[in-house]
Amino acid sequence: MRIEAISIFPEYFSPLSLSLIGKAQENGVLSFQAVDLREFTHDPHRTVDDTPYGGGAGMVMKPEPWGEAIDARLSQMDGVIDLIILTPAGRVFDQRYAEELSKSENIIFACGRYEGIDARVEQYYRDVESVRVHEISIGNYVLNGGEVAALAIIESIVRLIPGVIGNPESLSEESHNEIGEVEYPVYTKPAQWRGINVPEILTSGNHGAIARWRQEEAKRRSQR
Ligand code: 6GU
Repeated sequence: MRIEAISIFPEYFSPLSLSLIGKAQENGVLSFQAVDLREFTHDPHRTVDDTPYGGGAGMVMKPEPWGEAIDARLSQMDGVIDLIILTPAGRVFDQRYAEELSKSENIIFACGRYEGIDARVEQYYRDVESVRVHEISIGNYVLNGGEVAALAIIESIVRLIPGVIGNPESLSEESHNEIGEVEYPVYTKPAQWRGINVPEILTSGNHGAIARWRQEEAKRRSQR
């Protein structure tokens, strides 16, 4: 999978060299590149924003640098490209959406700041063949920009690529799996900690009873 993120703060993406996602890049399962939007400006101030038509507070990101940056990255990719525009007004991201995107060959994240990206950018790429445009939000609250949202989405999809997680069974058992249930509570040694005991059933050795208990606990947590 090839992932690129266009942003005025490409440094936001340096943690992607850590941990499992860093390993995925070393193994060649994933290639990641952060792209500086200001490289696609042509004025001395490297301007990426301007005042909104119609008035109002805040600034809007100009369409020209975005168009140039996205075109430049698209020209380096083959096949279908998912272009993800991060916006609090987008479709709310969830595990189903992560599963869908984990099958993509190429993803470009457009990380807007300020009051957002000129709406014509989304409109323009909607009609480009081989580009699937998504407008995604990660929840009902407002961030200063799309970078943190892109990081969360990248982590959730890269871990679903076969071979990225050592034990694939941990994927099917985890929270927000197909059934939509969250996970059962987990315990490890010591058997007693600060006066609290591990549920006795987990040390019983009765695997059938343990499986039933976990199912019930998961259901209870989901309902709560
Ligand atoms: Cl994708 N962007 C911004 N700026 N705020 C958000 C968001 C995205 N998702 C939730 N809040």
